[in-house]
Amino acid sequence: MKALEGVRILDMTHVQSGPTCTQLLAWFGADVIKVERPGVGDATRGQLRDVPDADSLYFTMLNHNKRSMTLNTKDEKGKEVFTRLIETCDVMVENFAPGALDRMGFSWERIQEINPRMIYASVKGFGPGPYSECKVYENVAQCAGGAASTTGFLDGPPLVTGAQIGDSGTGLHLALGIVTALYQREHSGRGQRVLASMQDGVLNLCRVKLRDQQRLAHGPLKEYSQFGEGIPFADATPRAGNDSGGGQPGRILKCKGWEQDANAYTYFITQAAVWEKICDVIGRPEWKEDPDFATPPARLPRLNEVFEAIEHWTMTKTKYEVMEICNPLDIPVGPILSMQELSEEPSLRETGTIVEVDHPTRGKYLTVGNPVKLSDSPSEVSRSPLLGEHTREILQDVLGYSEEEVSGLREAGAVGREDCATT
Ligand code: CAO
Repeated sequence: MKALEGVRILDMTHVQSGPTCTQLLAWFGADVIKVERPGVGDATRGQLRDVPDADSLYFTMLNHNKRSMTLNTKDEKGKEVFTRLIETCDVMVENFAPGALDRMGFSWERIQEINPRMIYASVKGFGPGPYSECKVYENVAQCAGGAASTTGFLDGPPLVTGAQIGDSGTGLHLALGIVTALYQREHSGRGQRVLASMQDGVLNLCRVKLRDQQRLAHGPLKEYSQFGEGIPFADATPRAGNDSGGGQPGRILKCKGWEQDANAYTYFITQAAVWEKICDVIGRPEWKEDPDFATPPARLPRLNEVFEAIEHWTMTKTKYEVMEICNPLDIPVGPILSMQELSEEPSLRETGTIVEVDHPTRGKYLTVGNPVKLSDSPSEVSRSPLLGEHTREILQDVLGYSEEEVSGLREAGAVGREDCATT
């Protein structure tokens, strides 16, 4: 039995943030019914296509373990089916532009009337307030949530990060909200509204930068390289390049081969507890006794000098050699791994973090499996559904429609003609 077995999710999500959430719930065993517009489907099916006429990797990698049905939720007959889905499901998840479901006639009040046990979960760009009506994509959230202003180098523009903290990050937050609401429903018997805004999610992940904003009021941020460089701090938390900015200073340093290989770098943390070992490894044993380097506070104004010396050593080693030498000494280091290296890493294949999936129209592809491992509820990754692949199955088996009624819905265009007929 899977952790969320018996939980049925009405999945009205599209693009990335919502689908990330429902994919996780599906991996934990929920029955996720993805409802898509007939003939159109989730826009990402056709975006960034690499194989003609096949669902894109963008779609397939975010919609595993789900069933797909097509339904025109703006059509009167479609609304009847949608109402039955709301009656039947435990959770509805959506990430449309603000107000889209209300415009269809399904406000939170109406949903509660139909099914008081329904948990209605949404991703929106912003929470209530001046921007609540805005449409938002990943990078807008990274900018509006504080990530961009604190990412990049001091002398450069704000930067977005490749980690999809706005979309996938908020999807993760929403999934936690949903399981929490399911837990509360066990006691209250009632559903509830769950909202995760992308701005809130990104800001939550940038918590340490708001910490630094407040520390600024009490003096310069000594863990930032700019302190040692004598560059004054302005009013806001600055961009800190690759500084860890935390209690254990760290940086990205060049390794052997960096001239040819864009990823021949390592992250190196000068953890206080292993400072003496670091001095020995990099050939600077005199720093162990030198009052300018022996203690963490003494080193803070000299981070450039410290990391230049360490880099002098790391440049003589590959990023893997740095790891092999430092790990046994408990010096925290990590190679900069490319997507190519990660996709070929055997240990990630063994744990199911990188998975090969077969798909009927695109063939084999790699994806990221469930990053959260439950000992009693292991996740197997099954391919994403074709558009409307399970329309008939859901209408008949879940909602109890007869063959005749299914044909009627198809004729009326409430469900996709071709999609429904293919099963
Ligand atoms: N049947 C009929 N209509 C359907 C339907 C169905 N099954 N499913 C969706 N629709 C309709 C919606 O009702 C809506 O119509 P209206 O505009 O008439 O109300 C429309 O399809 C979809 O609207 P949208 O505005 O959500 O889509 P968009 O592509 O213009 O905007 C996005 C996309 C992501 C900017 C917007 O959905 C959004 O801001 N979502 C919230 C924040 C979010 O999740 N962003 C992250 C996206 S991942 O990068």
